[in-house]
Amino acid sequence: MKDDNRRNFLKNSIKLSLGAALLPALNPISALAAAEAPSSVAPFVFSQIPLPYNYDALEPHIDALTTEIHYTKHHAAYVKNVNDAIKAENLNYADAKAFFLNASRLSPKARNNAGGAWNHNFFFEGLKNGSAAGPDGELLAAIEKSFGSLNQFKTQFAAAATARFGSGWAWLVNDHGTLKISSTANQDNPLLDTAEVKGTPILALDVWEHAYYLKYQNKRADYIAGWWNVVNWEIAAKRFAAS
Ligand code: MN3
Repeated sequence: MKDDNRRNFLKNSIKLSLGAALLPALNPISALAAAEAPSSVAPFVFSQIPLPYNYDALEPHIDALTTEIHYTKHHAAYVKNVNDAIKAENLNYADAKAFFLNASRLSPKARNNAGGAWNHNFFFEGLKNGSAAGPDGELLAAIEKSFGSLNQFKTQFAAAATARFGSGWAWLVNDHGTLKISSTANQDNPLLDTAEVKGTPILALDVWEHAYYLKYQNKRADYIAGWWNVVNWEIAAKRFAAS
């Protein structure tokens, strides 16, 4: 809303100044049309969500310094870099979904940083302070149907996150009513046209070393075990209901 207001204000200011400057020489309708043109072709750009909690909210499972660096340095850089690529490469997609559906046509810079921008919004939004009770209702029923039990789901999800070689992500996705676990390399995600397992993401776990190394060093399995304590199951349930 704020951005829209700002855009409209800028647009109107341009119209006014153009109108004033060109009125004597040009038909004012042409001047207005020219001023409208740039905003109608403004491409979709990525933005970074405000962090929905303080840096220390995920303690002791994810330490404050890691959350701060992760959000203000790593995540912010992905957002800046993808938007630089959008400008430099004249990319024009309607939204993030369209962007990822064309992943195989994107440059490595656009693809990797778009994933970094989107995945981290999804990751940070999906966490919360305190003791998560676990899923219930329809999401729990779907997990039990797809994996046998909540514990079996957690075991399989943790195994996928642990086994991801190098940097990447583990995902829970809804593939047309069936829940599936996958992992992706680098900043890829299940929305990409190239994803091995496609679906609507419900949960995401970042297993890049930058997500855990300060506190856990090489012990990725301990970070994964701690992460379950800060999963925001309310958000996961909303995502599932909307998927
Ligand atoms: Mn990360």
